[in-house]
Amino acid sequence: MGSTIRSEKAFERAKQVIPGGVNSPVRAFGGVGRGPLFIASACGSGVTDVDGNRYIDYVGSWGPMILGHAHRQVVRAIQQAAEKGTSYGAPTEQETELAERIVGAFDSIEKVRLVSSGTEAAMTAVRLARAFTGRQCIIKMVGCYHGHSDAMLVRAGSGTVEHGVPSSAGVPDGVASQTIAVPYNDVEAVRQAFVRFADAIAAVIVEPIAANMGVILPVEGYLEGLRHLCDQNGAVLIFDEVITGFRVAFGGAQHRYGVRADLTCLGKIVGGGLPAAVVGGRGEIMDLLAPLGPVYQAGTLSGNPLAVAAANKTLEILEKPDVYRTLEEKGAALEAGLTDAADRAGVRLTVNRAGSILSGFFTAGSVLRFEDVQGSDIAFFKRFFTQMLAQGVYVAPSAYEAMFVSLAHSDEDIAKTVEAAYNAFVKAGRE
Ligand code: KE4
Repeated sequence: MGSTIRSEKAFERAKQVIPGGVNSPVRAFGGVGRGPLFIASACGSGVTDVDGNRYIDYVGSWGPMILGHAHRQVVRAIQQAAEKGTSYGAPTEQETELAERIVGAFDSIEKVRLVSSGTEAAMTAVRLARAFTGRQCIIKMVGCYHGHSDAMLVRAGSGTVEHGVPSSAGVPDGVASQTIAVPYNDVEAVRQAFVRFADAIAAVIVEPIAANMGVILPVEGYLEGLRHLCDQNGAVLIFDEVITGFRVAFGGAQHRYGVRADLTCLGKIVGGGLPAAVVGGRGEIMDLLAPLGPVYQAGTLSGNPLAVAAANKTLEILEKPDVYRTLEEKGAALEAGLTDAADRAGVRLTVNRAGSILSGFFTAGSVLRFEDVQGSDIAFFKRFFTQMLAQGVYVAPSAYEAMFVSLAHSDEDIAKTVEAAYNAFVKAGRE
């Protein structure tokens, strides 16, 4: 990596007119103690910053770029849509085509509503669950992220099964107290919450494979346990598959684990890199949405023609045979390479992976919940990140995010990444 002076100057200029100089906090590189890279372009498995430095990219725009950047067919689909106008605020047949693809991909989804962000999808799913059950409380898992609506910006209260407290300024206590945050991978804690809050719980919302505290896989029986408790107590099970949907399988984590959600949130990949997301699920719940039912939800750019064009083309490509076998092979090769490099460098590394998403934690033990991540060597991760960037490999600037492998990552990219990781392990270990 050469000079990043133009990124530094761009950052100073941006900070004059954009809070923190970025339009989403994690982009500020706050977790790694340096200023962000300003990106000029991206193609395939790489991104190029405004100083002309090219990096092998594992951020992948935080998940959407499973085909690789600037995929020729996706770009063409967007161009063709744009030539017909960029937004109508009226229904189009292409939205119905996308809805049919999603219904076909997820056994649990009978109807969908297109929205513009994962936050909107999760917010709407929570509102639907509250309307469907007539109850108000929501159970979420510590370390899972469901966007920035008030009810989701909540951290665990003092005890393990208590009313939540705001995790952000500006969230009213009254809203936060309706959310109960319990440890991930702990069915007993959820069972106790149902006992404690009995008939007040409208829904359990969970990332079926967690990817916002690094990647953490559900332990054996966890998702089945949540399904059973929701059935037993008349609550709605919401799977937030904004990351895992179309990532870990065409039918998401639900396909992988064989557990059906009542409502599913999708985002990122489903927009093909443009702003589109989805809330979908059982028809009797989805039909509560206006204009059919009493639950209001709306959006000027919902089902935007350009986003829908990118989405339809992306899913069309992902539905082809062997796509997920190829992604699995790439993910497995990267996991094996990183694990071997850590062994050779004498670094304690635990890798959690599901298909083409993975996280490396600098710890010897298993990583099954948020506390395990907090107990890993975050300081080492920061040094590792810096060393990787210096060698032209761009991983997420946070120990709490995932690495995303795309169909565009070549065997050579992965080999270079593994070599860079070995060097980074050794150098980070010396500091
Ligand atoms: P958006 O509102 O950012 O489209 O989606 C929110 C969301 C909902 N659910 C899950 C499981 C998510 O991961 C997200 C957003 N993910 C973060 C990073 N992991 C997006 C990056 C950012 O905030 O800039």
